[in-house]
Amino acid sequence: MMMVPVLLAAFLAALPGPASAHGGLSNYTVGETWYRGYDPSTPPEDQLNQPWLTQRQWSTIDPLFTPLSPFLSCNDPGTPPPSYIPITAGDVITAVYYYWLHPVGPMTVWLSRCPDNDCNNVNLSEAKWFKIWEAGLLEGTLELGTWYQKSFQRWDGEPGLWPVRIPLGLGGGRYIIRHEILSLHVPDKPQFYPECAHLEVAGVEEEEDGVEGRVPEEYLKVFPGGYEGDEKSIFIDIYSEENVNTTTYVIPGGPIWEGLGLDSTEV
Ligand SMILES: *[C@@H]1O[C@H](CO)[C@@H](O)[C@H](O)[C@H]1NC(C)=O
Ligand SMILES: *[C@@H]1O[C@H](CO)[C@@H](O)[C@H](O)[C@H]1NC(C)=O
Ligand SMILES: *[C@@H]1O[C@H](CO)[C@@H](O)[C@H](O)[C@H]1NC(C)=O
Ligand SMILES: [Cu+2]
Repeated sequence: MMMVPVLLAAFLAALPGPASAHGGLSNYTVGETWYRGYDPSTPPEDQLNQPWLTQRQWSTIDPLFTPLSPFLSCNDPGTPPPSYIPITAGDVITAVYYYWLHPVGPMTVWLSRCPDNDCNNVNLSEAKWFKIWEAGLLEGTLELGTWYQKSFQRWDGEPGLWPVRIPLGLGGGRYIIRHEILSLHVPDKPQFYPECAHLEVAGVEEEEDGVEGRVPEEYLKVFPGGYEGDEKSIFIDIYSEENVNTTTYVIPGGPIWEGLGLDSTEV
């Protein structure tokens, strides 16, 4: 067992039962501005219509256990928020987690352009997502090596911070941003933790064919469905004899769209 600092240990002890290991995305920051996220531990009626809310509703810190979940896009139930986070293409948005405790598996960030510039009426099973950021195994073996998910954990009571740059060259308009943590610490039993927020992006002038003309078709995925063919990376036993010396991991969901300028993985 790892030593847990007193403050965090007290926090964990206060959480109910076995759910204590789960979690989700609590807040977003852009520059110095904080955007409070949805909090599944307080009543929905105190949050859903509040003008400060920019994140879609997630009703529990529990994960989704299958890539075929109808809630894979934006968690359960994914109810849209009233407001948007303003951001300029090329700027960094940071996702804040209180707290992240799982160490193994990939992390990805996706965007979906909202039809008619309205993210409230998006059919999430038809939304087309493109990946803008990813990180998986940084060094070592699947079981004993360091994943980004592990390096992002904090054990000093501070929240985990996950900064990602919105690609330069993205068309201006409204988007849903989707952060997904996939945890693989239980053999052949993946845990998906997706959370979504609404963005108002100041970007380049939109062309007639919009972002889908700019982002090639091969990058666009729908969830569920987008992980077809990635089963080997999702249903995996990192502790198996077969994987004892494995030092590579293929992140599901295909390549990232890097935009037209800065590499969005460099923040
Ligand atoms: C961050 O999220 C937590 C949990 O939802 C909330 O209590 C807190 O007010 C948020 N912090 C800020 C600065 O918005
Ligand atoms: C959303 O899209 C799915 C898949 O195309 C479709 O089956 C469903 O009827 C749509 N829902 C609504 C409310 O339009
Ligand atoms: C893993 O590597 C060790 C050390 O090189 C070797 O002895 C062992 O046979 C390898 N196991 C597998 C399954 O490849
Ligand atoms: Cu968990």
